[in-house]
Amino acid sequence: MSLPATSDSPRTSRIVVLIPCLNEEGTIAKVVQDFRAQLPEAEVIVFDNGSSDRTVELALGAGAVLMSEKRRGKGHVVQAMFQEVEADVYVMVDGDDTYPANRVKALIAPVLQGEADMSIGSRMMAESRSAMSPMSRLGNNFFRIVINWIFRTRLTDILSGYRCLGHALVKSLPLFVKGFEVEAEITIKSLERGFRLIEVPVDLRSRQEGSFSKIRALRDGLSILGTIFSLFRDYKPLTFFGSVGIVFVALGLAPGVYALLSSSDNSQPFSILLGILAVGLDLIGVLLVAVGLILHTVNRRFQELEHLMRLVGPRPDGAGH
Ligand SMILES: Nc1nc2c(ncn2[C@@H]2O[C@H](COP(=O)(O)OP(=O)(O)OP(=O)(O)O)[C@@H](O)[C@H]2O)c(=O)[nH]1
Ligand SMILES: [Mg+2]
Repeated sequence: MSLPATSDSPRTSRIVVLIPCLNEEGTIAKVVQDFRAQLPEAEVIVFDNGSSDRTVELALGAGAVLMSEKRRGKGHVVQAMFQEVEADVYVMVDGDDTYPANRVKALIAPVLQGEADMSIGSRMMAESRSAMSPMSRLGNNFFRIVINWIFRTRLTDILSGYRCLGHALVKSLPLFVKGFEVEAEITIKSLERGFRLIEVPVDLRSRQEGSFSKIRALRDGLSILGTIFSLFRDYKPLTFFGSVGIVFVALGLAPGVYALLSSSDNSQPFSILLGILAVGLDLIGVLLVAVGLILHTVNRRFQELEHLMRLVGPRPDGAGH
């Protein structure tokens, strides 16, 4: 597989497979071997967080390169992977042998051919045959509906850990979250930067006996929800503050109109109280809409700035200007 050759320097693209991994001794050797078999030219890098089992030894034995990250959490590991590894094409996959290695070429193709900046291995497309617990399916569907509604997209799988990403996307995403919120962060920040996303159906296997999930449904579900909430506020401020503002204005109208209609003598204490309530609610509402408008403009200007910085920054092939 190669990138389109440029006139002066035909070259083969460098592909890396990145595997965040914590205590996966039962499966890591197989995952490394499977990906090395599918992509003999690629480097397979296991990112460990101080596993207490034989993960490191088995990964090295299977031919992986090992990199370590001190800060615990999948989000921290993905930040390190994106900062420290240089490649043209990045494949990201879990070390628990739940994603099929034989779909990796289908995942890479759209990125290599320049059709997409990120392809997502979707476990929830009509063609996918995924073994998911009802809890996991419910959570995935919930977050999918929320993100599609807020960000006006039609993705089927927001939280997939199996992805292929191009160099430009990897190097332009500022990632901050620590844990399993990282997939939602990657998806939303890519969409908001105008990168092209494509989904490729994959089947999900269940974890093998004796291997343990690192996910804790309530804690991680709330973190993912918190991340979506913060990104909604930061990236869609007019919708976020504006819609709450309109609700306040509407709430203020009811006591205002009631106060005006219920009594011909507006000096009655109850009418005065309702009038104050109406003015208060409407003021808060107008203020929220104004905050939304200001942040919307600031956001747009930052988007323009980011776009210009990308134009004057180093080229994806490292040549610079
Ligand atoms: N390095 C590192 N890897 C992690 C950490 N937490 C999870 N991982 C890895 O991230 C991948 C995804 O974690 P999983 O526990 O499989 O989470 P999941 O795929 O969302 O959930 P299930 O497969 O349903 O259990 C696996 O390869 C884990 O080993 C961490 O703190 N550090
Ligand atoms: Mg998993």
